[in-house]
Amino acid sequence: MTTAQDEDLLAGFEATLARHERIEPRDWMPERYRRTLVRQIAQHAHSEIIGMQPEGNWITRAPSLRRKAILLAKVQDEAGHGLYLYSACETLGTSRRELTEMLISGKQKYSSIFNYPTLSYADVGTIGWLVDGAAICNQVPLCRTSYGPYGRSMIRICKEESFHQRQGFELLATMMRGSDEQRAMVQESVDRFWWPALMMFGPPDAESPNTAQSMAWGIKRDTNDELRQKFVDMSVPQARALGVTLPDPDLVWNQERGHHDFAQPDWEEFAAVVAGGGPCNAQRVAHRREAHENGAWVREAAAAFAARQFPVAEEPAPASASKPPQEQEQERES
Ligand code: FAQ
Repeated sequence: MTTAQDEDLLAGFEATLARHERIEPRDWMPERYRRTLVRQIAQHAHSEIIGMQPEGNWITRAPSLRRKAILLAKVQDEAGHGLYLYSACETLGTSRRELTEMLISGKQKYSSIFNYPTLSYADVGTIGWLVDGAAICNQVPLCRTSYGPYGRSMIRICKEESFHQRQGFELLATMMRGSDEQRAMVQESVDRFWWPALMMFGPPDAESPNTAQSMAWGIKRDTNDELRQKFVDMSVPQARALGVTLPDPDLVWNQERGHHDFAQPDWEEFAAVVAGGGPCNAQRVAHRREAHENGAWVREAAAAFAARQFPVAEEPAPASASKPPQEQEQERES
């Protein structure tokens, strides 16, 4: 391909972004744009799948049939989110099998938050309130991300995450109306999850290697620090309504800025957790690997079934198969 052609393609790609239109799977895109999307969408998908584990831990011990049914449904929703996101990633040419391999071999990341343990049942409510709350803050702007399949998958995911956030808040509000022991459980849980929830937005902008380019490409719509601020501002009145204290003595309303001032989480702890040294990293990945290995027979059976239903024809492929996708589509339509 000539350099002039490359320049035309790049100009077309940039013009699409400038018009705030979507890039779609068959459109030309720079290789770095594709790689960045695969990295971010895969990390997001893995987070949804690994994120089933901390709450799944409480399904058998939920205190009532109603709470068990709610929790089961929520954890199942997270599996669905993972699947939409893996599908979005597949449109970029990376298969789900490859993505799973990269997760269980530790080559791809997932959100740091899921490397913390769920020590009490109140953690189910706190995860709904704070973790799904942070996820919504981060993900609502992603509905407008520049890559079509990612943005469209985020729309349904955000609707479900909003519902999850409300169920977490409702659970905590119910416990706060209960006994002193229940109120103490909620406070202890919020104390443990507040700082890791702030870390979910990623490192401070000044230390984020990807934000500037991802903003320029319209993959990210807000920076890590902007979203963290939005989350803090949103959480303070909710904490007040619940009657819990956020564990940050520096948290105050700043009239001049029109935002809350707050302390930074421990970024050394964040780096250690992302590097694999969090309290549950090894357990989370080992559990996922085991589930994947135990599911091998299902994948083999599904492949054997598919081969029986749709035997691969020995006959030569139709001539149109070698034509570009647009022409194949026109032939099908005519
Ligand atoms: N954990 O340059 P940046 C959920 C990595 S879903 C681990 O700022 P970027 C639903 C980052 O990958 C939660 N690693 O990176 C749920 C990069 O590493 P690399 C997941 C992190 O991509 C609820 C390096 O640090 N949500 O919760 C983290 O521009 C309840 C430098 O960082 C998403 O994934 C972290 N927290 O911005 C499920 C949303 N932060 O790859 C179950 C989509 C950063 O260069 C129960 N993702 N890193 O080696 C995003 O918006 C972005 O990817 C950010 C990071 C904002 C997370």
